[in-house]
Amino acid sequence: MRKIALITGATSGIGKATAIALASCGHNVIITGRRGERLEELAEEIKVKHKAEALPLAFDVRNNEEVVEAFKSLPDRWKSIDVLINNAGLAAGMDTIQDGKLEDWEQMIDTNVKGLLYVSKQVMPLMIERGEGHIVNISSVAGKETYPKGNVYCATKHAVEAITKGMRIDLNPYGIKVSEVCPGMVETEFSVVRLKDADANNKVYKGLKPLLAEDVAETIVFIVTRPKHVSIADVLIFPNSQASSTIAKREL
Ligand code: NDP
Ligand code: 8X3
Repeated sequence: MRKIALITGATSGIGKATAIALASCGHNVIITGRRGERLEELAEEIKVKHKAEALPLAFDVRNNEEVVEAFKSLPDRWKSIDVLINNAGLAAGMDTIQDGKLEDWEQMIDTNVKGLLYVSKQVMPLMIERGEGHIVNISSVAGKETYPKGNVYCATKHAVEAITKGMRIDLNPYGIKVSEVCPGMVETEFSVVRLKDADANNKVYKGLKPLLAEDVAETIVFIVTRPKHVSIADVLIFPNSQASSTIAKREL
């Protein structure tokens, strides 16, 4: 029987690649994000190309009422979620702390931290009841290091790391696995969103080969397909040219 995976932030980048990868390896997928049209297109692609079922569910993770309503609307057969990928997230702006904008801070904290908690709150009770499940939180190298002008984004990803550890401890009695994936540079819409610059990727990844979203998705598939007794706690994944959040070899 196919498992059910819910992926937040599936309209783009790592979440989209993960939805496709999980659909290709025995999962039916609930795909979420704010951009409903993209979700509909992806659901169609998954059904046709990957022969899996895909249910689009559009909501904003920052709005708990929307999150609750979205989960209430799930048909019964989709409610028993086996795998939750908490991926929706963003960096907004890249300023020194003294120049940071309040609305950017709020967007990052509300999405990366509170949104992850709101979604998890809906999924954990049924996992606990069934005595199984797997939650994978997408943090970042920014959850392990703080870099110049990374301040609040790094804080949100450090929070994801702490929440992941807390979840692993509290959910341990119920047989639920909790993992964290911490990528370095991945070429997605991340930098375009962060810098509000359509050409951002040509600048941020200049002279190096960043990770592809599919590289991270493959790692997630590996993590969620281990045998029942194996729990991968934490994976830090860089492109080969990157050594830390601030050190990268570029051929310019
Ligand atoms: P993208 O911008 O390509 O994708 C971000 C996804 O998050 C989109 O699907 C977007 O959907 C969703 N999202 C953002 N805000 C909300 C919201 N309020 N409600 C619901 N969904 C939301 O970036 P990535 O794929 O790179 O990012 C995915 C995750 O990976 C993030 O958590 C990011 O911090 C992390 N990460 C990224 C790295 C990188 O270098 N790219 C490195 C390390 C970690 P929509 O806009 O449709 O709502
Ligand atoms: C995204 C990677 O290095 O821009 O989390 O923070 S980084």
